[in-house]
Amino acid sequence: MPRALITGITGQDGSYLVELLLSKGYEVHGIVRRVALEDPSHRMWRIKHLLKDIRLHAGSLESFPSIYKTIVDVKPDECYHLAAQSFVSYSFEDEFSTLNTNINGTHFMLTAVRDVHPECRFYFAGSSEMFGKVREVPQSETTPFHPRSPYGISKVAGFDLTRNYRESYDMFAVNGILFNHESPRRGYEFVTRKITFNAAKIKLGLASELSLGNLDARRDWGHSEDYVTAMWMMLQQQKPDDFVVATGVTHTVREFCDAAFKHVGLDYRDYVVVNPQFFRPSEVDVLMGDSSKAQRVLGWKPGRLFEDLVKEMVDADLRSLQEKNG
Ligand code: G4F
Repeated sequence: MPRALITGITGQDGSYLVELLLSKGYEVHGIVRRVALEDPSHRMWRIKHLLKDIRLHAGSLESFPSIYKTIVDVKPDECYHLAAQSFVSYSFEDEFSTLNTNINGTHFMLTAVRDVHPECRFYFAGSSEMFGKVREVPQSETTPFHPRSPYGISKVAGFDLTRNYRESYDMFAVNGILFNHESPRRGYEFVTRKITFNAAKIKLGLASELSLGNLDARRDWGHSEDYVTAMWMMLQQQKPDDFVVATGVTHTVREFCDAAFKHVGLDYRDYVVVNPQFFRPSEVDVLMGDSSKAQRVLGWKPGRLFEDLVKEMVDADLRSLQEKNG
């Protein structure tokens, strides 16, 4: 039975990845902060249904000893390093802890794997935020990085660390460059969930307005459940390499609003207001990925596209709000 260790196991991607790995017969371990263990109903809502089938280890990306000890205890065959401070907007408010957690956390993981169990295959969750002020459209594995946020900078550092460990220590260490990926398990602070949740609330008469920032930003939105499959595929290859994972289609935030509100029979222009509070000091204007390498080498396919994703998210929010509010 192959053994996998996941950091960020309580997050959107972590939860789908657990389901995938369990279905493939893996023994699954996760690192969680102690506070999550002490408050399982609140912090583990995405993996509540999986808790009996996995093993959790208390640890933190800020503590090298806790990471080292977990690698010693688990000796994983595969390690998926997904944990990070992943909210771009917040990274401007707290640059120092974002850089600290994201860069040191990745460095700690790589060092611990190298020193304790170097045969472990290592996945790093890189991000399309690394492309930032993009040099070309679409972006591929050869597009230069120009990050536009502390978060993006931290991901470039993690990417470089991962590649350097691969080249220096002959480790099977890969970077997934995942474009935005969403689902009904997305955190409420990200724009897609904020839109679908509020469109559902407005439809049910529970809210009357939605405040957003830049409606003109373009993103390449795919489905998290489809993207975790690409992570797993990267670790099954003969050679470690880096891959862009994207749908190849880009839409504005405004188009996301339009689709979500239309799905509940409303016109977003009657409810969405622009609030400068949600603008970022520097924005990533357009992301659109070229995943042809992942499709050719891994045999991966993007799966659900924009329209289906929006509908799935709005329907899930409508259902859960209806259940809660009778
Ligand atoms: O949903 P977002 O916060 O995602 P963002 O910044 O693109 O980052 C996400 O995708 C990355 C991959 O490219 C991940 F690495 C990262 O961890 C995260 O998952 O914002 C999307 C766009 C931005 O242009 C933002 O300015 O939506 C715009 N936006 C407009 N109004 C808003 C809002 N974003 C948020 N969160 N909230 C708003 O009210």
